[in-house]
Order: sequence, then C-alpha cells, then structure tokens
Amino acid sequence: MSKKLSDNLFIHFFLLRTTVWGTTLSLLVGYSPLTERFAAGAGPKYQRPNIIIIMTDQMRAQAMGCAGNSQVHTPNLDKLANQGVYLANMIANNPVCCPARATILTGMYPHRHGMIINDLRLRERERSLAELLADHDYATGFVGKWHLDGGIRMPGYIPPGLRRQGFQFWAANECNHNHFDSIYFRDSCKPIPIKKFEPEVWTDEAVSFIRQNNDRPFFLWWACGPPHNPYGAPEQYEKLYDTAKLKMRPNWKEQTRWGSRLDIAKYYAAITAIDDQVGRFMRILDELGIAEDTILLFTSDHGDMLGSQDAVFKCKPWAESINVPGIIRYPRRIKAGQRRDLLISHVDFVPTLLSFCGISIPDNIQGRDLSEHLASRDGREPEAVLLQNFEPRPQTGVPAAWRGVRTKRYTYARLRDKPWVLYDLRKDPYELNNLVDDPSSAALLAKMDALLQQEMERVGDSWDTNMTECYRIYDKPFVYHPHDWFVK
Ligand SMILES: [Ca+2]
Repeated sequence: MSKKLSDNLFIHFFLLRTTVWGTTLSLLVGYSPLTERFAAGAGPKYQRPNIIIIMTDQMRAQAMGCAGNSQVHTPNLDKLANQGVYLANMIANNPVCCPARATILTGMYPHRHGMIINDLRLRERERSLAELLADHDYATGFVGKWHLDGGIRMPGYIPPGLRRQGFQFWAANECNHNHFDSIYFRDSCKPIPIKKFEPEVWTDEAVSFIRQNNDRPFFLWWACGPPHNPYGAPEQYEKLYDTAKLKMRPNWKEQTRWGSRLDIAKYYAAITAIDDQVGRFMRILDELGIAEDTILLFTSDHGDMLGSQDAVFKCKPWAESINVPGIIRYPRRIKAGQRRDLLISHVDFVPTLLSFCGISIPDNIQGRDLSEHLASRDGREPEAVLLQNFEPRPQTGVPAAWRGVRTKRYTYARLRDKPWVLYDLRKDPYELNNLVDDPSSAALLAKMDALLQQEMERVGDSWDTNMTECYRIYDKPFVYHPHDWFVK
C-alpha cells in the first residue's frame, strides 16, 4: 500500500472513529459539537476563549513601564496591563530556556518532563497544551524560536509530526540568535530567509494565522528571540535611548560584556521594538472583533541579570533572573486595571488556561489552576513558588545545582549541601543583604528551608536527577553537547 493511501485510510478511520464516539457521547450526555465552542463556567456559559501566549526570550520583569521602570518605553504593554491584570509575581520556575519552555508547554516541572538543561528534545509522548487544546477542536499554531527539539540548533527544521508537539500551523526555527539575518521553516525543509528584525517576521506569520482561524477557537504561541543577547534593535528604537542618561538599578555593577550601559540601552531598544509587535496583536484582535474572548498572556522564559548582583544572564535565584513579565488580558472574565501580587509561575499556565477553556486538567499536570484567582480572587492563594536549577554554570556564577522558594516576601535558595541566599524583599527589594549567615535570621532560614523541603516533596523532586539519564532517554544520540560535564 502506498504511504499516501495508507495515510488517507488512517485519516478516514480516525474521522469515522471520532464521529462514532462523538455521536455516542452526544446521546449519552447531550453533547453536541455545536456546544464545543462554549465552555461551562461557574456562571453563565461563555465562549471558549482563544489563547495567545506572547513570549520573549531573556526579558526580565523589571524592564516594563507598568513594572515601574521609567527608563524603558513600553506603551503597548502598559496599555495591555491596564486592560487586564498585571502580575508582579510572575516567576520562571527554572530560569533557563529549554526547561522553562517545556514547563510552559506541559504544566510539569523539569524533573518530570525531562528537559532539565538546554538543548535536549522534549519527549514526543508528553502531552502538550497544544495537543490538549487540539483535542477540543482548537486550531493550534507555533511561531518563532522553538528550542524544544534538541541537538544542533541550526538550521533548525522541525518536520511536521510528533516533534511539533501538537502545533498544526508552524513558522519557526529551533534556536538562532542572529536577530536580523536568519532563517525559518514552514512545512518543508526549504529555509525562508529573515531579513528584518526577527520579531516583525514572527508577527507577520502570527497575524496570518489569526486571520486564517478567526472563525474557531485557536491557540497561538509566539516566541521571539530578542531581547536575548546579542542585544540590539532597529535604529529607530536604539535612537530612543541615551546611554549616558540611563538610570541603573542599585544592585548593578558595570560588566565589560553583557551588562554594560550600552548593553542595557540596546536591551531596552529591543523591548520597545517588541512592544510595537504587541501593539500589532492588539490591533488585529480589535479589527476582527475577538479581543473580548481572547486570552492574551505576555511573559518571558526567564530574565537577564545584565550586571545586577555583578552577574550576567540567567539560571540565578535573583529577581532579575526569576521574575518574568506577567500580563494577562481576558476582558470576558478578568477585570481590567488590576495589579496583583498573586504568586504565579510557568508551571501554572497549562492548568489555568485549560480551566479558562472549560477543559478538564489531566492528572499528570503539576501546576495550579489559578483561573478563579484571576477571574474573581476566590480561593486560597499559593504560599510559595518552587524554583529549580539543575545545571551548574560556574563560569556565570552558578556554583552548583540549586533549589529555592519564592514567597511574596522572601526569596530563599540552597545548594544541596548548604543554604545559599535568603532575602527579605519587603525590606531589601534589590537583594543586597543576604541573610543566610545572619544569626538573627536563623529561625526564618529554618522556616524557609522547611518550606522548600515541603514543596520539593509535593512535586516529587529529590535532588537525585541523574544527568547521564537525561542523555539516555532521548530517542537518538545527540551530536551537540553544550557542556563537557554533561557527557562525562
Ligand atoms: Ca532563553
């Protein structure tokens, strides 16, 4: 039998099976495909929402006007925050690229989904948010930097099929930080050149996906490379920033590389350029009349130290690394103009979004459903967010794997053999006074350590992640080993 014929027969069988089951279900529970567009909530029935996750790479929460930063220009994000809820405590559980992306997509922590370091491949058997939504007739689209396929980053063609984790529409590359001169792929291995600032291309593709799927619920994940280093933006954005006039954070120490004044000016310029793309999303939703029933979630995979704490990049327990932008606009169910300190983290996205869609949450999901907190402030708020980092990066100041907890008031992190950092964020928002060795904070330290232990037990994290194991569980050998220690 030819491949095409067998595919057609399979599709025919699948449709037949789906129809038979649909009819049976309709008879049993009064289900009709027509009601699929509507989700049952606590109150009146409401339309199943579209979901758009707009995700930047390495953008810290502090780099937005609505976060109180008067140095950076983000008029669209500020407007979006005013139209929805601004979440001051949006946290990256594991503040590095691939672990964060996999957590967002699966609703599980890295020791469960397996993506504990960069450049592994997310197991094809994991059930992603895209697959769960596609099961309920959502159109799904991914646009941008994927970074969940493992192996060599370039050229970054991911063929249609299981490696796309349930995304039907595809315009993406694996990982490429040439933000002005790059390539991406649709459904063939023929590269499509990127010759302008990459986020603009991603938004072109996103707008086209939204227009194509305007008549049914859709889920779009948009993930751009900037403001990740190398920092920079088109000239009209860089012109907005005067390096000499920029005010630095009090915990900043100039770095020769990846944390200079010029780096920060260019970082802000990239964010303003992305902000313009956010404006395009807002306009297309208005134009199509679907803003009311669309969840627009703006976040990042992790932050960037940029010289704060005398450090660069990510993987750290400090605020510049773990606090990511948190804005959710969903006019139908979330009251506009809220500023909230609710603790919310990447692992909570899947259950919270599924709940807004009226879709039941699978048992393996580890995050919390915070939809009712966002919609009506009901329920007991989480006490803490669990932080994890599995990879030592001594060259950028991460001495060993660490775990931590972030509460509304404190950040605490420990290495396996000893406490590392403890800050009282109310008294010390810039984390300049580490209380770990302060005798008067011993009781607090013990309490935070117990809370961390409790959180780790709750999610089944024992510290005992075998680094060679994550190499073995993937279905093919990797030719790219980013870290020597990993293959030893
Ligand atoms: Ca990243």
